[in-house]
Amino acid sequence: MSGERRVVPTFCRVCEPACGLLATVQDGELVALAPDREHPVTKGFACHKGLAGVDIHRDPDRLDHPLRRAGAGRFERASWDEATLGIAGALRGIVERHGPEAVGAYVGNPAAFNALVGPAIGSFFGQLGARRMFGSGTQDCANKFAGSEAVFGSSTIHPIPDIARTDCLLVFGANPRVSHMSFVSIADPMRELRAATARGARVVYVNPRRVESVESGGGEWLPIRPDTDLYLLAALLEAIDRGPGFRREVVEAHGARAEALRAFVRRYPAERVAPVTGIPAETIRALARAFAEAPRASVHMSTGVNMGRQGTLAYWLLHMLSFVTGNLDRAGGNLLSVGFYPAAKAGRVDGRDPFFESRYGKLRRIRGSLPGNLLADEILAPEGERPIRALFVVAGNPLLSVGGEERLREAFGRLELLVCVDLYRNATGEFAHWLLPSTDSFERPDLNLTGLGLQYRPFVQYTEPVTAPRGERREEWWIFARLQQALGQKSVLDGADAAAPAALHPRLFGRLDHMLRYSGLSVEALRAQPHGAQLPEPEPGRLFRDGIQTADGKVDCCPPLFAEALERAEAIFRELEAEGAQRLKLVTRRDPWMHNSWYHNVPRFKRPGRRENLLSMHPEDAAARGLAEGQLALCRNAWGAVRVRVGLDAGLVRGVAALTHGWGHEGAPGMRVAAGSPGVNANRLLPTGPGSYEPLSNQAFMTGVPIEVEPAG
Ligand SMILES: Nc1nc2c(c(=O)[nH]1)N[C@H]1C(S)=C(S)[C@@H](COP(=O)(O)OP(=O)(O)OC[C@H]3O[C@@H](n4cnc5c(=O)[nH]c(N)nc54)[C@H](O)[C@@H]3O)O[C@H]1N2
Ligand SMILES: Nc1nc2c(c(=O)[nH]1)N[C@H]1C(S)=C(S)[C@@H](COP(=O)(O)OP(=O)(O)OC[C@H]3O[C@@H](n4cnc5c(=O)[nH]c(N)nc54)[C@H](O)[C@@H]3O)O[C@H]1N2
Ligand code: SF4
Ligand SMILES: [Mo]
Repeated sequence: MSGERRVVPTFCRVCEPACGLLATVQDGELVALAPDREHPVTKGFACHKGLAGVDIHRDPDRLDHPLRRAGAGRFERASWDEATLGIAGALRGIVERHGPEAVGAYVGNPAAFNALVGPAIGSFFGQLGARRMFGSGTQDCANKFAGSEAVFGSSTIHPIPDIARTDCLLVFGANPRVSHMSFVSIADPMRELRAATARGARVVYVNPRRVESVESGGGEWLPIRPDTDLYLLAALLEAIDRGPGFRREVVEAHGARAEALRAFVRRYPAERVAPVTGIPAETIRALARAFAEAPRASVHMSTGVNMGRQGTLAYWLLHMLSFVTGNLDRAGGNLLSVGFYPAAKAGRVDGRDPFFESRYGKLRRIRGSLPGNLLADEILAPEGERPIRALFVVAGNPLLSVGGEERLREAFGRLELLVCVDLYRNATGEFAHWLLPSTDSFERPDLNLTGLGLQYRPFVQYTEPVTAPRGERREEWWIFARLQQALGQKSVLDGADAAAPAALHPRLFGRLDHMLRYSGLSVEALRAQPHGAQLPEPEPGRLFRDGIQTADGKVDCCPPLFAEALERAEAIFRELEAEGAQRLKLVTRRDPWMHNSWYHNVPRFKRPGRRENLLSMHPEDAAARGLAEGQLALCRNAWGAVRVRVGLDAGLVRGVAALTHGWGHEGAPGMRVAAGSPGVNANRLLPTGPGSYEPLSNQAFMTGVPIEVEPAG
């Protein structure tokens, strides 16, 4: 072997656990990734997606230079100076004519796994005075932010299940086997779940589909009709209130407004809820008893419930189930994870009404973001209503990720300026005026900030860039700083050499360095522990001691902000009662061999059998429509239509169909492997515009959406 070969510890930035990786660098080039056995927490676990990071890094379709639109479907290479000056010129014109209100941004999911992006975006749009921000958070978890703000006074408090010590764990709308969990950062969750069931703990998956996690972790499946979890949760609480009762000493010491909670759940006794959820009343009561009487019980809820119509209320009742049974903040229940810095205060709200008047009626921002489902409306707004004319998309692919592809196409086609900062020329990028190539996770320094407050076994790790950026790829912070310079704004590059970004890294990590001091650490200290530093595990008692951020320091058992939503809950209940179980509904589903919209260009993820996403249907639902395995179906509703092949799945509740999102790459020639096996975009079938998101949280409605299916002619 000639040349220099190094093995560099780093960590994955694809999903929350941030699994430790060992990168092999040959002659300065990343050539292989392996799980890091010396990692103090992830201990040699990494999944096939993380390890395929090397394929993403070396993909010949990656953007390596800035590109400028040169006519329909054509892009030409530009220098960074041409790009930044060109964008700044166009932007200045738009702001002069229409004000900074005409500028918006969509920040995608991978930006959350990139410690230096947030401040860069904040500084750029802040100085510009542009506040129309959108992001993947309102497709993903915005209800959790809103729910915890209301109940605990902070969007950053999300007590995690103490799986290792629990006797009973209820998992609503998650499939850890496939997705590796969200809002609990845990490497190899199945190992932990298997260990729990092996020592006799009960793990129950409340899900309209018998998910892969059930067998592989030894859990139980509790089938439920989609978009009805709120009522199951209410019925569980109602049964507990009537049966063993709320734990009075806990509720009195740490809670407020418990009577209002009781009044709400009393509307939903098990008998009333049974026909809507599809769960027999006796099963609901038995589960309530089992949970309340378990020595230690815990809860988890994820995107399958987030994406329904009442994710905020469901998250509220999830917290309540834990709280009133005395399981919140105790061993084997749900615990506050602190990690290297207590994040609870960072998400604190002041208790004032978050709503303001808009052309859609009452509207709010959730952690700075407007509803993603209003992005198309905000661009297509009539002249007098101040449409967005310039949009920056950073690490996102809204065309395939947000509901209503047709309207988004129309909207993106109307923009005067669309700038996409991405690894790829993705489906959204096809509409761009400028495509700016960003570095990937192996080409930048980073710190695993994402899991802060969510880590099951907390650790903190700093990584140097594993390899120098290929081509002219640049870090996002640098791109925005160059744009700031071109616009005459202040920037972190002022007085520095723009051609040598790495020289600025110590300064850029200053804020994180400061936070690390809370744990007696620093970036310098972490450099000396390249496999990461383990931190104290979540500790019972911490949440009540100094976690809760409400004004009175109490858990709010029935936030007044919910008043309207509680009435709406009853209206939706009646609607569900009236429609019965016959209505076919589309739910979300994730695939082990795909990650949202961005692993589609990895050839080994597109082996035969994995080249398209299938509409999963129960065999009897398919047969009733004259459809067999592999047959092409027309799937449609009021929002749109797709022609998609059927895959039979007897593990679905009757009346439920599932389709993985992130596909539909036929319009993305810049990703050749993806475009060669495009699949269909589930989001053509999802609602968009006013009324298609939860008013409390801006969370988009993405599961439990009515559809009709028939053989494609
Ligand atoms: N129907 C339906 N729709 C869904 C969902 C669903 O379950 N059902 N799930 C939703 C969820 S949970 C999410 S999080 C969203 C995701 O929605 P988005 O965040 O909009 O989409 P992603 O597919 O994650 O695409 C991210 C883009 O970031 C790029 N990228 C990757 N790493 C980097 C980087 O380091 N820097 C830069 N600049 N770019 C990078 C990728 O190339 C890709 O083009 O989709 C949502 N959409
Ligand atoms: N392989 C893979 N892993 C991923 C991703 C990926 O795309 N692929 N995406 C990553 C991202 S961005 C995220 S946010 C996480 C998400 O992680 P999870 O939230 O665990 O996501 P899913 O595996 O889609 O699990 C959602 C489950 O909800 C169920 N469900 C649908 N509707 C309902 C409902 O109304 N009620 C109930 N109770 N359940 C319902 C579905 O059947 C599904 O099993 O995964 C991350 N990990
Ligand atoms: S589980 Fe997530 S963080 Fe771990 S290797 Fe896989 S993709 Fe990366
Ligand atoms: Mo997500």
